[in-house]
Amino acid sequence: MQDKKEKVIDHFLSKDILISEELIDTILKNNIQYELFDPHSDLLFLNDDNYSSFEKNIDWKEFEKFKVLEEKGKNKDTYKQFLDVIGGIEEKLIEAKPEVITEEKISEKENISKKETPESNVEIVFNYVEKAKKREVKDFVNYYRARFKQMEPMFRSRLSNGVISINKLNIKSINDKVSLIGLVNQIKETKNGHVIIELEDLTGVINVLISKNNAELITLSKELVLDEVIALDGTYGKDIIFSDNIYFADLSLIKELKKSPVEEYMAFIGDPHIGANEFLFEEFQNMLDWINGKISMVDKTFSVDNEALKVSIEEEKNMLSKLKYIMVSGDLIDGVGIYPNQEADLKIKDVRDQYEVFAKLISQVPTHIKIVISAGNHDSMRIAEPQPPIYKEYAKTLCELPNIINISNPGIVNIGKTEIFEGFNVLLYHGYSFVYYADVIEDIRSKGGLTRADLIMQLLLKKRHLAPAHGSTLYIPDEKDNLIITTVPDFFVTGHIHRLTAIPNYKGVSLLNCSTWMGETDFQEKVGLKPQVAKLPIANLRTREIRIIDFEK
Ligand code: D5M
Ligand code: FE
Ligand code: ZN
Repeated sequence: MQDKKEKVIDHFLSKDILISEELIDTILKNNIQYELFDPHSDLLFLNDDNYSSFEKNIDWKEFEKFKVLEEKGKNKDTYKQFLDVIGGIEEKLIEAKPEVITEEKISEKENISKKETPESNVEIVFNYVEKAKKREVKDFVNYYRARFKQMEPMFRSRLSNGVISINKLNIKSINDKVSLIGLVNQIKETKNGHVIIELEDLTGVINVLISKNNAELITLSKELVLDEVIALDGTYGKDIIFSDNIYFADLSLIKELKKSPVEEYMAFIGDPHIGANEFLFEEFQNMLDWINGKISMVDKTFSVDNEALKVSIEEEKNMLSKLKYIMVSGDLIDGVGIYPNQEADLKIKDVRDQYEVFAKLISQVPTHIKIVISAGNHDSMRIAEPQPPIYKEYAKTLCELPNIINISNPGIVNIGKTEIFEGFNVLLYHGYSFVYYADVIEDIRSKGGLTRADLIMQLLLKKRHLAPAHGSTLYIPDEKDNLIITTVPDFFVTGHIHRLTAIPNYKGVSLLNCSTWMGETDFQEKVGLKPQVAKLPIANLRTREIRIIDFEK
């Protein structure tokens, strides 16, 4: 017996691993094939708790940190959660610690399930279903035709002169007033400072001149992007139109902010990036603990203007008991092979394990809260938009959770509908196209570029399209353009740029660009992106107010 024990110890020592006495006993008692154990290089100490998860790619230094904290009597929960999360731990190896159910806990549980307000209600309004089809060049042509046809009606009622198609312009006399609807093929500036737009509809192409003397229109023309559908008024001048007005599809000017008759709450999580070295495990876990009423964050509750809010514990409890919906706007995992040498930035190197950890974490959210998830460019699927719902093949546990609603990117859900209330439409879009507009639109670039999600989101709403310019995202040319913002949402929820924007009311739409749960990466440092991490915006659906809970350490 002593020999066998020494063999085990020697084996692990040769790999710079200290092994606990109990684990040696477990190994010998159960005849475990420890010789096959190929440890992670960071693993320092092996015990019953972590042994069975040795195959997972876990940051063992982090694990050790929690273990030390636990031994010092601190942070017990985090250590336990970490164990839960790394998964694969056989029940028998964990020391059973029965939960002591106090009266207080029982009443807490009852409180949460008490139905003062209707049950959470989520209906899918738009969910892209992937079609297996070989695409050809003509599909791209058809795609733009489809875009034109879908968007044209958005303009018709607004044009004063009656719309004419481009091939009919020759019946007009010089100086006649005309209105056109078309796709922006080209934008050029002349030597003299005029702007020329090449506009195309289903019948032809025409040049449109915007005079440099019309300052207002020149400013408006700076918002134009290639391939978007616009309308304009102008004067006919043979092979050219002198424009005096440009219209974007836009939102209606006045739209009253819709409010729910009942007090319910919706929270927004963006870019968790599970599996990345920089994933903020503790902050994410604290957020889950807070949702479960285990910790209070009244001292870390802010308004959208970043002012500390005086919130009482009772108010916080009330809010949590009425939290019904969580939206997750993509990049659930960091993925694998997303960019060159990503391997070095990964704590978990298998996408299934990454989703597994996300599932383990998010499963801590009580099941009466519905969680809507949709993909981002780091998730395991094609990057071309629309991205279908996250594949079950990679994220089995997650997809099987009872309260998960898995939709495409972009996707739309309606939440909170009752017999007397139509509910809110929530548009989820990861935001891959944002980087392009932050750079190409001079006004946005000069005001802060990628830090100005507010301006980017407003621009795209104005164009009623999530990625109008051909070069702003990769897309699949379907028979229908699925990136048009056909339904004006009540909530426009995005992520990708890892910064928080929360605007309760922009023309009747709440804009939310979620923060991230990943710390700054070397790449982001290089490109000068300062992420805003671990912030959870929560909207009150009765008042449409938004508050921010800040979990950043
Ligand atoms: O994107 C995280 C952030 O990094 C987001 O703000 C965009 C930015 N990013 C990503 N790739 C690029 C490139 N190629 N140029 C500039 N900025 C970029 P994530 O999707 O989480 O990696
Ligand atoms: Fe991201
Ligand atoms: Zn992203």
